[in-house]
Amino acid sequence: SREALGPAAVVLRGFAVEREEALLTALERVVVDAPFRHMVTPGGFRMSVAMTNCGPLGWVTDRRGYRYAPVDPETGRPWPGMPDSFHQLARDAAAQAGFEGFVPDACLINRYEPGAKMSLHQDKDERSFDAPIVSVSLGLPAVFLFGGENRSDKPQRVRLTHGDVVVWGGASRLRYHGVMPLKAGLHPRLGGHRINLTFRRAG
Ligand code: MD3
Ligand code: FE
Repeated sequence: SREALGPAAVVLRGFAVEREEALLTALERVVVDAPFRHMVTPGGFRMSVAMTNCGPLGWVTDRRGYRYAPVDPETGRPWPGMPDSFHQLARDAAAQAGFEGFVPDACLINRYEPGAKMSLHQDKDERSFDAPIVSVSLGLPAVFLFGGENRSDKPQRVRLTHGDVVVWGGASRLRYHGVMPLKAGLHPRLGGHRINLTFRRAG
């Protein structure tokens, strides 16, 4: 099913479910090369969400700031390649939402454990905001906060469950968003975690 969250923000409920085995097998290979780690914000706080990346560019944060980098600072090697199953899912979901020809060059992989959250923020480290962002939720459910153009705008709460895919573009691209602290639980395939794949055109 297809639900509009706002102008150019579409939830494709369960879109990734039939591809979960391919996605999770590919994910296992990515994290062997580029393990999950807790990055530090420019202000010196350890992020509660563990992260890694695949594709030509990876999103990183440290005391120097937020940026996209071609090399994993932990290993000194390029990020693992973007698996075909990831790339195709992002392309197909974007097309379904009306964004034909989406070619991501960055996939940020977020892993939430119980209590982990993401405070309200905008995604604005990308070179251009013309391309949409595709976000894939796997594992435990989470409450996603979808705010407005100002941090003070009251966010809508959207529950995202295993296999849900959200496509954000156009007028929604710079809206504030975040994730409420994850509630503990047990997902049959992912155990006590939530994984989010965020596909972007960054460079
Ligand atoms: C809404 N991750 O990594 S992606 C992030 O569930 C991030 O881990 C969230 O926000 C997560 O930066 C959700 C969903 C998302 C991404 C970009 C957006 C929502 C957006 C841009 C504009 C509006
Ligand atoms: Fe974000």
